[in-house]
Amino acid sequence: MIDLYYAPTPNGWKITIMLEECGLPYTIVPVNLGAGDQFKPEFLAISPNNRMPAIVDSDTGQSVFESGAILIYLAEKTGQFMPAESSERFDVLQWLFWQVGGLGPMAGQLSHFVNYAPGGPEANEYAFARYAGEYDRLFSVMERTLSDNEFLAGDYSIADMASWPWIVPYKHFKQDMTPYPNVRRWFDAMKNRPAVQRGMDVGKAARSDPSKMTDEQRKRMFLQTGASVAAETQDKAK
Ligand SMILES: N[C@@H](CCC(=O)N[C@@H](CS)C(=O)NCC(=O)O)C(=O)O
Repeated sequence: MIDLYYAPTPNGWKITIMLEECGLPYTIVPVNLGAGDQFKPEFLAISPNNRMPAIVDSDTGQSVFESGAILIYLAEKTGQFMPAESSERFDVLQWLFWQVGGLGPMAGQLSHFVNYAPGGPEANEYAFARYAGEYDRLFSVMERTLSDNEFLAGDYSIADMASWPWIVPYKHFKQDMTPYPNVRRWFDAMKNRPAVQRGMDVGKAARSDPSKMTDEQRKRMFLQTGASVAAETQDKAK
């Protein structure tokens, strides 16, 4: 049984999609980010970067943090969505690392300036242009591979599951998909997969509305330092 430490965000969806695709039994352990659950000492013991998702596999006792590592763990555990053969395995791994090192962080920063930064994109023109430009460039990278391949690494894989959640908010991020017809085809194919739909629905009711965030929650989430995390953790230990 897999315990998934989870909040309903793009990084969380990667794992619920994979668990649904594999048909693995799992239990959700909710991580309320606004309330600071990510600073609890027992959470940091399995996820030292104070970020979700993380898993604990009670079959093996193994805990894993970082969404890319979790996807690889689950692919190896089930023998699904990442070929064992070396060349095809690296086709998947390179696109997975492209997501966790590029698309994820760039889209995450874009999301920050669209959803949370004081004054929004208008008051943060340079930051918005920087991350919106990178997001668009990454669409063009996907377009090139998807014009030759049905999925990012050839066959459907954990690389697609990692990438799709960060494409979902493209309209909200003011990204035009028209120049990228193969990204559109792939996006629609992903959207129509029942397991993807089930994965995205997990914990839907707990999705937070950025406009309703309190100042305290903003500070906790977006002005973290080493010292602030240590103080939050000490507070949660009481
Ligand atoms: N590189 C990490 C990123 C995970 C991440 O950024 N998670 C966010 C939610 S989407 C989080 O837990 N934030 C808590 C915080 O900022 O304190 C991964 O891919 O797992």
